[in-house]
Amino acid sequence: MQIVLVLLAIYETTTNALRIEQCGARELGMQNGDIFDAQITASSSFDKQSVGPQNARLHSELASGAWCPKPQINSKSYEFLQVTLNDTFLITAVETQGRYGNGTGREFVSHYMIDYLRTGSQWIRYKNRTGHVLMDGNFDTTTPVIRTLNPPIVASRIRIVPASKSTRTVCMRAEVHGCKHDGVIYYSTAPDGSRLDTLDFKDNLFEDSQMYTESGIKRGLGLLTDGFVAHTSPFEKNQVNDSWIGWNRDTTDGHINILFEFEDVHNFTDVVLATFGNRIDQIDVIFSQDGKTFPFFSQISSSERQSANNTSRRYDFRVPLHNRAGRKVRISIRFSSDWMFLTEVHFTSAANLTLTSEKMPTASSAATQQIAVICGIIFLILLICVLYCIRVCLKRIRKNKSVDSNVKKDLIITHMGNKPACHVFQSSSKLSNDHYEIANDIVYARSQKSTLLSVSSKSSSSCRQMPPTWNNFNFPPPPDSKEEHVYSQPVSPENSSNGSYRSIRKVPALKKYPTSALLIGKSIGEGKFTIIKECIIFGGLKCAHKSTKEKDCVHGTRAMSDETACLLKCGRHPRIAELYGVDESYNLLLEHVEYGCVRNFWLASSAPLDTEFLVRICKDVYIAMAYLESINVVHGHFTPNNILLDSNFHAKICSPRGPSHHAQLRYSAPESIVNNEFTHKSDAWAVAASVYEMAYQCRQRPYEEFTNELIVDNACALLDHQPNAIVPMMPTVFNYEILQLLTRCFRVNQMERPTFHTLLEPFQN
Ligand SMILES: *[C@@H]1O[C@H](CO)[C@@H](O)[C@H](O)[C@H]1NC(C)=O
Ligand SMILES: *[C@@H]1O[C@H](CO)[C@@H](O)[C@H](O)[C@H]1NC(C)=O
Ligand SMILES: *[C@@H]1O[C@H](CO)[C@@H](O)[C@H](O)[C@H]1NC(C)=O
Ligand SMILES: *[C@@H]1O[C@H](CO)[C@@H](O)[C@H](O)[C@H]1NC(C)=O
Ligand SMILES: *[C@@H]1O[C@H](CO)[C@@H](O)[C@H](O)[C@H]1NC(C)=O
Ligand SMILES: *[C@@H]1O[C@H](CO)[C@@H](O)[C@H](O)[C@H]1NC(C)=O
Ligand SMILES: *[C@@H]1O[C@H](CO)[C@@H](O)[C@H](O)[C@H]1NC(C)=O
Ligand SMILES: CC(=O)N[C@H]1CO[C@H](CO)[C@@H](O)[C@@H]1O
Repeated sequence: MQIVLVLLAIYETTTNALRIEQCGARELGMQNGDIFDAQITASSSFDKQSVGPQNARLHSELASGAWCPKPQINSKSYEFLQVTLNDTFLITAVETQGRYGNGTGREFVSHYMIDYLRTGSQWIRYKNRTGHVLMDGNFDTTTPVIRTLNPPIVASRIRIVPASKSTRTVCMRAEVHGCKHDGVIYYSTAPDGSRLDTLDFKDNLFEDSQMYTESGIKRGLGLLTDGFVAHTSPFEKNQVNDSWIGWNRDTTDGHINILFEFEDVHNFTDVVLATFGNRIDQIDVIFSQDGKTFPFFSQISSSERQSANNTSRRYDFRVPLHNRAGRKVRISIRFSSDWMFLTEVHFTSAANLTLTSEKMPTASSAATQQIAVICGIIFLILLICVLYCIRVCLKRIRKNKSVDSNVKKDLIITHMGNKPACHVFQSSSKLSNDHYEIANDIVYARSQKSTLLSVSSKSSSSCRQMPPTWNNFNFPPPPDSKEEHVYSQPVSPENSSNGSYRSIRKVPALKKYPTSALLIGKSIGEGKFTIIKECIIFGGLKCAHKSTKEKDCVHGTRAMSDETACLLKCGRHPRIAELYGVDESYNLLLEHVEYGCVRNFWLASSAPLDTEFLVRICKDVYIAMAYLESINVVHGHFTPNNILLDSNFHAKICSPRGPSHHAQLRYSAPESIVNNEFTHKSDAWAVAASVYEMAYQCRQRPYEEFTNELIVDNACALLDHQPNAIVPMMPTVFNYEILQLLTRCFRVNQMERPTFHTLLEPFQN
């Protein structure tokens, strides 16, 4: 799934592969008997036995050779032959023939109309693309005439209604052509397309369904599902077909909603919007399984890549839908160009692509082909990935050698699971020389000389310098195993640490409590290298006691000393969990924050928490981060775990550690993952990724469907500006201004990300 997801952005040209022409239209069974007699009925028959509807099978000479209605037909009559299909079909053509009857027949239908019906609808009178209601029928008793329906009809019942201006006797045989329809059965657009002066971009093909949504919007099918993808500009003069719906920004406020309804619940793979030269700012897709509620956490958001700036081009906007299930799908589009055009919207649902093969032989070959194509592409991409990795690695090797031959090799080649993956990490020695000093600069900007002390005896004896490995990254487990691990994380967790360890730093001003003054209670949380316990400092001050796990003293001690340094630099701030001091073993005594980690709080809440709450949490977080930014402290490993909720339901952040050598992979900026760069700008990414998770009610993590390997690959691809690289898409819970800022946090170029100061501004209003 993940792999396909990455791919989808690449192969645009197969958009039409699933289009209506490919549905493999076939005769639905008037001739061959797939349609039973009971499914063929009529308004009346001249004689049930000899010319009843059961005789209306094309190319057959049954009884008297056709169906003939009882009365003669004139301009006022309504007689029909009705075919009741088992299911909803896409009917692409109707074929008719007169009555031959071994040479005795003289009757045929020269014109007819078509009425149809599908689940939930009334009878709808068919009108073709050029607005004709009257179809041309036969001109003799023998020749079958096939009328291609443009647009095709989505129906489960169809009536062929003979028509004649002058009174005449008619008889008819018929066949319907089509294929199983699995797609949209109704859609409604709010607002409707725009008409300005001579420019009419309304949905003029919309069927006359006489159906409306609760809010009075027409429901039915039209241009967006007619199977015709226009390739010419909407503004082209000789536009014979109504091919485009257009929305004008001034009349629509640049915001449109389209609701798509399906007959069953589908698992959607993706949706393709065939558009023309628009600047689409944001697309949100939200799903409803019961048809009534649209649970917020089902929402998928997507914004346009920067490349699509060509305003005179038709292109497909593809949104991967991550196999979300739904019976109704609402798509909200925000655009900032003058016009927004759509010619077609096409959904793909994976589950049913394979299922259809049982019922519909014609579709199976298409499905197989598709799978083959996808497999082929996957293989190709894997190959490219491997080649790319090898190239990068070689490049790094060369570069590294030329820079400093004394430094240990600058990369680690890793095997993850059974997939080889080659990634570049900086070696411990190089890192500790480069980054550690930078760390010191930032953390100890003012008191560099005096405050660095070295070494607690306990640590120095047992801790050796080790190169970083995959273990140095804190991997939230891949999606499969997440139930057990991810969401059961600790209250004030420290999940990460790092390899290279050089010295323990301690600031003299740090308050030190004798162990005898502490009452240490039960464990309230556990990180990868640390344990947090309840603690009461003698005299009644409740706190959180954080110590390293025995076997992880290297990482834990480094992490804790970094944290100590950062917190000392921070001083007291209402939105940052306070450091009270340390005990004799330099374990940390931290502020005890009432409700612990915001994620646990969110997950424990049975009802979705409202946007107001989210905004408030974000505001608190950005206040804290703007403060850190102002005093030059890099947090370094921000995740939702670092957001704690106090008794007033305000947030405090915890555990700033500075630019250290470890990563919370899923939340880290690409430069942090690949190059170990940790700055305020990489913090901006990490905080935005955490906001993303909260905006999804903590039920969808960033890159939810990506394995760790894919996240690293994706980070490489992002830094390499590859078009298939993916960034998290912020859902539209926030207002436009905030959304724009948060979206900018996921820019690859750090300089384009906003500062925390800028980010905080809109939250303060
Ligand atoms: C329609 O349904 C009947 C039973 O309800 C079944 O026997 C028949 O094969 C179905 N016809 C088609 C075309 O699927
Ligand atoms: C036409 O001929 C066939 C075979 O001879 C016969 O079964 C059928 O009843 C005839 N139909 C009519 C309308 O006479
Ligand atoms: C609509 O139907 C009329 C009458 O059958 C036909 O002449 C015309 O070509 C049809 N238009 C399209 C687009 O199929
Ligand atoms: C109009 O529609 C028909 C049938 O779909 C197509 O063959 C034709 O090329 C279209 N014309 C234009 C100008 O798009
Ligand atoms: C959708 O997918 C889920 C798991 O991927 C599966 O359990 C469910 O049955 C699927 N539903 C449909 C309607 O295909
Ligand atoms: C897109 O085009 C507009 C106007 O032609 C230009 O101002 C803008 O910078 C372009 N954006 C990109 C990303 O190329
Ligand atoms: C925009 O797209 C059209 C059609 O694909 C192409 O002919 C034109 O060269 C493109 N313009 C730019 C600036 O890319
Ligand atoms: C046409 C088809 O196979 N539709 C199926 C889509 O998936 C749902 C759930 O698996 C089935 O109930 C439909 O029959």
